[in-house]
Amino acid sequence: MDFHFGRRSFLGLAAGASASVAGAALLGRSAPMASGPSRVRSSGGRLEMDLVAAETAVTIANAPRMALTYNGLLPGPLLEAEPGDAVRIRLHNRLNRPTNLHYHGLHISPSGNADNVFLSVAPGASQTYDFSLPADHPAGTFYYHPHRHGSVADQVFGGLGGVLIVRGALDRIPEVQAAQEQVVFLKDLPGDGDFGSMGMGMMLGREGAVLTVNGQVNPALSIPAGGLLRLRIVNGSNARFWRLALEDHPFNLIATDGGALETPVQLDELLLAPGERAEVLVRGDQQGGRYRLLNLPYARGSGGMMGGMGRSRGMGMGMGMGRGMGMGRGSAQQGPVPVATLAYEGSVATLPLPERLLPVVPLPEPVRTRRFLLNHGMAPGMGMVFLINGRAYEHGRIDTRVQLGDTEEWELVNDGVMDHPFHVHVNPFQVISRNGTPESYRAWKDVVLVRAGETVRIRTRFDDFTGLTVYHCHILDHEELGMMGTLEIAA
Ligand SMILES: [Cu+2]
Repeated sequence: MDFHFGRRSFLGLAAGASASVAGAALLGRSAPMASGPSRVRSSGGRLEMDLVAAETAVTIANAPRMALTYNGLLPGPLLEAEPGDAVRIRLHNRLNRPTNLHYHGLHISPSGNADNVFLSVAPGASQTYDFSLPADHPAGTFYYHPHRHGSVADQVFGGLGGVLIVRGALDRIPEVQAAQEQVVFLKDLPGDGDFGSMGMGMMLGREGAVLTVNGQVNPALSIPAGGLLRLRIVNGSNARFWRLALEDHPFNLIATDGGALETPVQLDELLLAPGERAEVLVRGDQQGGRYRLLNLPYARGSGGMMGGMGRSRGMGMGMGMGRGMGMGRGSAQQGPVPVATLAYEGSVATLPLPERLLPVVPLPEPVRTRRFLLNHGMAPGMGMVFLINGRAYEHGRIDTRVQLGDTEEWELVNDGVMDHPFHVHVNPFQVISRNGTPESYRAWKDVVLVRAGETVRIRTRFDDFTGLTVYHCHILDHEELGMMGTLEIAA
């Protein structure tokens, strides 16, 4: 597999920038060559801007390197909109491969020049995206990133991605409104040694050695004593799962991918697969000091033992892959790694946690249940392919046809040996059960982790928009290697 985006310069300038994950004490600040503001808010009901995708120089952990950026920024500019806003984004492709944009998690049209992942913007070309957020669009933390099949994993791994906030009812809950807000965009960037085994790396899902939060290695975050800190956390990685814990401070989960929960849920750690988001409140109830935000190791079924044939069966594409194929890349992290440091700064009158957030209305009984079998196998001449219901993605083939307005239940069965975070575009879903055990709280999601051997049931309703879109594994290397299907929502 070729690395198509200026591999030579990337490698040349990346020297010395890697391995900064080990030296987490380095308080690196990215100082990219920005060509625009780092934050763009809608005004008067409009959000209008230019996004330039290009390979640019950035500084990470005091070392220069090349990365793929939007407007020279890593992450890309923070976009903020409100329900009902008209959004117009002009994307300019200065990469040497085609790209496009996906507005991950937004409930908007998948057609025309809205959230249309079948658009392809050639190198040197531009594309204007135009859409309106529905007036009842939920507030939440969303994520824009490239989605051009064939280059999405390389481009996300190389650095592209940014956060899009929709402000609404959740932001008007008094305790939430009073909280200090902080975006936490998680991305691991390739280090020096991360280009070597592209083939195997892609099968496992490539992880980079440089762990960044908002484009920085171990940045400082602050919390006022007595106050609340609201973290809007986005996993913008190609394949890395982030398993976060904050020393002496539990997370109070208030929102998942698609917006608010009904009540906060206290968690000691938070696992986010690629594409997943979470909003948490942290209470500033300690006696000052500094606390490390840690990324804990997570084995997603890709590393470890040698030998062993796969567990996959009956896939019709030959043998499955055993855990033995793993080279450890997927679980290379051995112990906790500090990824940010929280310090107390100032104080405010003690703020309580909110007791109630927003209703999460259960979906009605489904009119149909479908089954999606996630697995992988070897295809002649192609090597390893990743499959949904025995088929690798094929452009132009419609895999699933649904009816606008219908509620369906989808049974996601992972029959393989690697975890797969399953993502659906356009409409969020609720997780009903995991291996038969009902979910303990209702939440809106658009990515759900289906671990090796698990069966997860989700329920969704195809509201408001017709057209063609996709569902896929959000380990983007797996998506590239076939784990995606085309969904038609018919009128
Ligand atoms: Cu996958």
